[in-house]
Amino acid sequence: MTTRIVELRRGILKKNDELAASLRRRYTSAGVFVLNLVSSPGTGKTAFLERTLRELLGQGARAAALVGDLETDNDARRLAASGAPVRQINTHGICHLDAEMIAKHIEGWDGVTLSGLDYLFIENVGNLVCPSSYDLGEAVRVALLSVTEGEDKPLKYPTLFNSADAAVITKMDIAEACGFDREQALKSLNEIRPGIRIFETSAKTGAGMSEWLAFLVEAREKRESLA
Ligand SMILES: Nc1nc2c(ncn2[C@@H]2O[C@H](COP(=O)(O)OP(=O)(O)O)[C@@H](O)[C@H]2O)c(=O)[nH]1
Ligand SMILES: [Mg+2]
Repeated sequence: MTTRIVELRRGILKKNDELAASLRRRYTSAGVFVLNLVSSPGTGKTAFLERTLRELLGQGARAAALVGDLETDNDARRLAASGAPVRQINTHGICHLDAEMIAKHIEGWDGVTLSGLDYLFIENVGNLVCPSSYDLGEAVRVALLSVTEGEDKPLKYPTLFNSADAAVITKMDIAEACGFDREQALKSLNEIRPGIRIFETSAKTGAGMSEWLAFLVEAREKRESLA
């Protein structure tokens, strides 16, 4: 019985990986830089992404977002306030986004084509376990951690953090009030993913956003030059 469950799981992941690889080829040929944002619920993904979209659009970049949640279109409505095209994906009980859901929602997206975008952000379902196993074809996976969550979360959920290419610490404006141990958080992240690029941000005050935006532009240009 255990063997069959493991085999079924491997089969699902293999199918996802194949579809993700074909999505990655599509993103590359369209010239769109795709990022997958993962964290627990409430970390501040939507607030951080809304600010990111607003600032990118302000710089003249073309950016859009897909956002996953079990139910509701609350986050899509919040993100759309940035002025960017946004599409909600409701997973109806599934704890992560998969490549098939992304492929389906890229099709028939009103007024949006991949080749018309510079950046596509995917806000994953809030969960520190399931999203780590599902490649969405992204160029960069970003793990977010807020100052209220506990500095040891990277150690407790290593797969999510060690599959990430960059980490964002959110809600730095309330770090002091929460007794956030910055050194400990940086140490935990580095233990799990040595040398990972870390941004210390606040969607509320805008702290750390200019470093983050510079990283986006640079990472996208680097990718374009390799394509
Ligand atoms: N103080 C503060 N609160 C924030 C910040 N970012 C998000 N929040 C709050 O944290 C809660 C969860 O944010 P949300 O963006 O919905 O998180 P998500 O579930 O990861 O998408 C909301 O009440 C936000 O107002 C921030 O930078 N500073
Ligand atoms: Mg959200």
